[in-house]
Formats: sequence, structure tokens, C-alpha cells
Amino acid sequence: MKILDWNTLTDLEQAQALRRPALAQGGREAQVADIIAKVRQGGDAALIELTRTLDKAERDTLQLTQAEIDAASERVSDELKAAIDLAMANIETFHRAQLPTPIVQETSPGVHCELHFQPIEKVGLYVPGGTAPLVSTVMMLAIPARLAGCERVVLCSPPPINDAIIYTAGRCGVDAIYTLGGAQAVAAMAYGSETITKVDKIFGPGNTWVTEAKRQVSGDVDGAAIDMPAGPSEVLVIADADADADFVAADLLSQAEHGTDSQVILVTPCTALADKVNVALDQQLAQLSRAEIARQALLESRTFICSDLAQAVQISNTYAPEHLIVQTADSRALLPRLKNAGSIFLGAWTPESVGDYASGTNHTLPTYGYSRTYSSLGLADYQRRFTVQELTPAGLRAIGPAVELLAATETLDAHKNAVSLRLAKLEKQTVEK
Ligand code: HSO
Ligand code: ZN
Repeated sequence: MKILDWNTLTDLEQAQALRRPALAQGGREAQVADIIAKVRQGGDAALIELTRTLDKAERDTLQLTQAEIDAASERVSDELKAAIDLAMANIETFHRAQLPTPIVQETSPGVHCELHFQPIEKVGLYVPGGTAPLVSTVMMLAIPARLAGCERVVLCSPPPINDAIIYTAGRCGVDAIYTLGGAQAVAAMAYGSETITKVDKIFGPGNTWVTEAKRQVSGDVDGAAIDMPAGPSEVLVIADADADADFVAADLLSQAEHGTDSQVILVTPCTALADKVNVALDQQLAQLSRAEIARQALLESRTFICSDLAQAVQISNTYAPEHLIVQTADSRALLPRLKNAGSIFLGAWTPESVGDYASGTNHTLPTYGYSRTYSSLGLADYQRRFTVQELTPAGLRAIGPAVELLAATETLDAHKNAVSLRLAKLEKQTVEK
């Protein structure tokens, strides 16, 4: 990885060094809009045709049958099933702990305000196909949906769907699995068809087609909401002289192997560590099945030498990484100053891989600097919150005059009147008694 001395860079060079490569969406807008229009007009027939032409898959049905799910599940080894069970249990425990408690609060005497939570009724999960079958993504998307109480949970993945994905979807209580990928899958879930359930919100990662389709359907009131905007996956590692260079290199590579557009950044005050990490990267790369992908990603990645850990924290806060790994003598000491990261991994024994699969945290995280304002996926994303209020006569007497005056100030007479009428009635009742 290219090593840059942070303090010799000008402000502009620093900003440029932290800038993500532009998202390569080029020209997709019109093509995606066209696919969405086809799906809306043609329903199942259009979906089957698009799957034939774009995914080169011949199927005359879109939904997997129970027999297909059972057959796929039988082909999954017991060993893998046990690993899935372990991961599921931890993800369930951590997400169950996120179930919110309703708030009932009396703000003034006789004025009762409440905050309640309801599941989003129907949700659609997207699990990409491609070279890495993301079994873990099924768990990360489906488990919180079930815990939140969503009534219908459907899943799309492009054909041929990996057996372990099918098994895990069944295990996590997904109601229907559709063999659909790309923009057509997003369109199908956003608008529905004869076979596909129209959902209220779509979750999950995808390539530029999927991302663009999610953007388009979320901008349409008749479409569907989406989890978060997406960009390529990324990690930033803060390490000091105390860090194990092999561990740091392994963590950088675990992110780099995701895709050629993944970004990995090392920030360290220790030049010797930076050099050791580069040696370890070369050694480990040689062993990887996805070495070519990782090597490409490393071309756009860099190491920054900074003056101290305080400056490392500053750089990380500016970059706002999806994953932030801290391998320093006292990693927890940095936590109070760390802002803007999707998920933070503390200490030498916490590789990003554990959060990707089985510690219990969600691996669906804001990328591309969105961690400044977006959060890691959690139970709350599958629920909506709403308020309830109820006033007693004494409550209305207590706050009514203030409401009348505020309404009059805004020259909104009808608002004022809705209170005045009632206060007058209460007055009359008291006089009559
Ligand atoms: N690191 C990826 C998630 C993942 N890793 C799935 C392995 N499988 C994005 O957070
Ligand atoms: Zn990963």
C-alpha cells in the first residue's frame, strides 16, 4: 500500500487523499428506469423474461417451492448448519436486546404523551449473487425483521441461488424466496406482481444496478422505502507500535477481497509498523483465492503516517469509515473520541470478520461517508414509531391558553378555536355545577 506522511500533505492533498472514488453509476439511470417500467407493466411474465435475458436462467416460476428449499437444505453440511446456528443465536440475542420500550409520560398534569412502536408490515430482503454467496447477509437482514414482528418477510436473490442461502433463509423464517436479481428484483418487491409480494421497505446490499433501482423506487411514493444509501465496502484501521502487523494486514485484506472497489486505509504513528504491514500484505496476498480482487482494491488504498493517536482519531472522524478497527495498546481509551464510524472493532482479538458473521452485531452498515448521519442496521429499522396523546379536562385547562396564544400568533384561527370551544364548554360545566 502506498505510504503517505499525513503532515507533509497540504489541506487540499489531505482532503483528496480521503476522498472516495466517484460511484460508477454512469448511464444506469435510464436502463434501470426501463427495467422498472417493464416490471410494472408486465408483472411475472416480464420478470421471467428479464431473468432469462439478464441472468441467463430458464425458470418458468419465480418462487422457490418448499420441495426446492428442502432439497437445498439437505445439501448443506451439518458442520455449516452448526456454524449458522451459532451465528444466528448471537445475532438474535443482540437484536432482541434492541426491542424498544414504549414511553408513557405525563408532560403537564392531565397531559399524557406516549411513544409506541409497530413493525413495518411487509419487508423485502435482497441478497446478492455473484462470486461470494453472502449467507451471513441473510441472517443480518432476516433476523431483525422477524424479531421486530414484520408480518411478511420475502427475499430475492439471483439464480442460481446458493444452497446455504436458501437453507438460511428458511431457518430465519423468511416467508418466500424468489429467484430474482438486479434491478428487476428491486422493482418486483417495490411494486409487486402476480407472484411477488409488494413490500413497504427493501433492505440489503447489491451492485450498481440494485443500488440505482433502490434509489429510484425510494423516490416514488408508490414504490418502497429503503434501508440506507450504499457505496463500496471499506475499513479504516488505527494501529500503533503495539499492533501485530500480520493481524493488521489480515484485517485490511478481509475487506479488500470484497471487491475491486473496496477501500482500505491504515492510519498509524509508527513508520516501522507501516513497513511491516506492507511485507505481511504481500505474504498473505499470495495465499488468497481472491488475490486479484484484493490487489486491485489495494491500488486505491493507502497508509497514512500521523504524529500521534489523537491525529489518527481526527483522520478517522473525517473519513467516517464503515468499519473502524483499533489495534492499539489501549484501544478502548480512544472510544470516547471516535465519531462517525458504522461499527468499531476494539483490540487485537476482534477482527472485522467476527462482526461480519457471528459476534451478534449487524454487518449492514453505512458506507461512503454516510456513517456521519446513518446508523448500523438494527431492529429500529424494521419498525416505525408513532405518538399517542390523551388529555383530561384539567390537562386542557392547563395548556389550552398557551395553545390559543400560539395559534393566534400564527394567525391560525381555526387552531385556536378548537381549543377555545372546549375551554368555554368546560367553563359552562363548572358554572352549572
Ligand atoms: N464486510 C461486509 C459484510 C460481509 N462480509 C459479508 C463477509 N460476508 C460488509 O459489511
Ligand atoms: Zn466482510
